[in-house]
Amino acid sequence: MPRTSRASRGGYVYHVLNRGNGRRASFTQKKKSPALKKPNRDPVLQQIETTYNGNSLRNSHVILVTAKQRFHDETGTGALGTASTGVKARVSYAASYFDGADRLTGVVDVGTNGGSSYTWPFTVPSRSDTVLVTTTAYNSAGLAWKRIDPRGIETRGYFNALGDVTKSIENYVDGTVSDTDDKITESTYNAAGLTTVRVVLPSGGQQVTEWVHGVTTSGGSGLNSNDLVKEVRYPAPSTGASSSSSKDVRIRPADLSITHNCDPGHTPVGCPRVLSGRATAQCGLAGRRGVG
Ligand SMILES: [Ca+2]
Repeated sequence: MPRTSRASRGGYVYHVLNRGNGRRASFTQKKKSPALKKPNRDPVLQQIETTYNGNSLRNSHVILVTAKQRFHDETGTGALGTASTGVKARVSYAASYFDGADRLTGVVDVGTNGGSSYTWPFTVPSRSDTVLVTTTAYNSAGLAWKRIDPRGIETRGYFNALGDVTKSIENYVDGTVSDTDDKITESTYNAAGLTTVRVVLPSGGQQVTEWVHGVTTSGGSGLNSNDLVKEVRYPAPSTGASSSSSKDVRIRPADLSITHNCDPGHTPVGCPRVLSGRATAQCGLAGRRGVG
């Protein structure tokens, strides 16, 4: 059943928009008088207040969260106040910022703001030891490609047309890897998925891990598939390139042969069938089930 129209004009009062702008966790003092059980007479343990940036549900975001935690020695009831007024509580603040495409671009954590009230700044404030700012930037495809943490440490990501990460740089400074900054990892893909991960080391060094796809019956496998990883090749100690002499075989030919796995002499019919080491059926002979 639809809501009936309210007397208040939409867009001017939060509850008209059905947006939550506060939440309280409280407890009832059961042995107290009935008066204490009335609304706003319960001791409130925690209170969350949310502030929005718009007057409509569309393009509206929570831009400030004010969290209040009751002082342990407070005896008052009802809504929490501040550290110095009303029902005493520890008050902390977290602000958020969004771009025109509704993407989160900044988060600001000021903690208790030194005990002072906090007003949402119109623009993202500068970072400091007491104003912890995390910012995110997006590329033309809408992917988050640059994030800077409260310490000012930047992480970058680069993507292919499918949105796969092709390169990431931790602690970006100038894009040139060194012992202290620009930790670079590069990834390549084929139609089946990830094929190589290359860790770039200083002085031209590297370490490459490779996933080799494609299994065939002619190669001894139980099926033909270009999607399955045949082996994982690890970096050679001398060059760092992926090496076929240092590898794990993911799907061995024997694993892909469909075989029964019961006691010797059993007919395969009705016995567990094993595909890649996993039982696919139970033996039909009671008390003589094979091991999957
Ligand atoms: Ca560098």
